[in-house]
Amino acid sequence: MTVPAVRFELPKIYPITDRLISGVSHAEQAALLAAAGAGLIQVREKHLSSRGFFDEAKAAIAAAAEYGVPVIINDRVDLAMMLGAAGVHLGQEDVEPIAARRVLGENAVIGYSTHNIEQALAAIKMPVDYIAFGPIFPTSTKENPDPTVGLENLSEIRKAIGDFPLVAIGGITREKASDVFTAGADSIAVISDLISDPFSIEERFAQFTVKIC
Ligand code: 3NM
Repeated sequence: MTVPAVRFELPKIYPITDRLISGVSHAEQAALLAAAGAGLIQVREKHLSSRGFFDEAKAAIAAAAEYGVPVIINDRVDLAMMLGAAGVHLGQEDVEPIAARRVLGENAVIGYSTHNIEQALAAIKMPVDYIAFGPIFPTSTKENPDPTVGLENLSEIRKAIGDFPLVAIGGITREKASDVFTAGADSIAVISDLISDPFSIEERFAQFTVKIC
């Protein structure tokens, strides 16, 4: 039997896991997010060893797979490849997207973080499936974040990149979600306002969903 390739569709809500903020494993977050209706999950880990990240990501991929939900690995092309993840999300200081594409193949989902117009314009010429732009609002989740870009710059980026898939990130809450879509985002990537209390992931996901209808 041939396994059909995962067809990538950028969902409007793009949850990212964080062990320290949620206090639970990536797999537990992935299971809760998938059960809540997430269409795609990114596993982001900045503190574990390679082996720790590998094991956690493997368990998260398995947990999400129970619901048919693809998982993107943050930063690590090697782990994405070894674990058969749906793809990788790269930052400006990670390996070049073109190199990741060579290794992961044409079916992999590759996302790329951008923080200003120059980076965004350069990114859309690269073999990436979406770009992320941020931080839109102040965030305490990312260590050493780039300067906050705000909604006006998000609108400028939207104008500059046409209909290229655009994920907004950084400080996005249920309260602010509608404004971010109005400014031109296709999708919102969220950490703290979604997973900081694992017991309310389902409720919060539903509240985000209401904001995008
Ligand atoms: N990347 P929260 S901002 C992981 O600007 C990340 O590229 C950013 O977390 C960027 O939703 C950010 O808790 C943190 O603010 C997002």
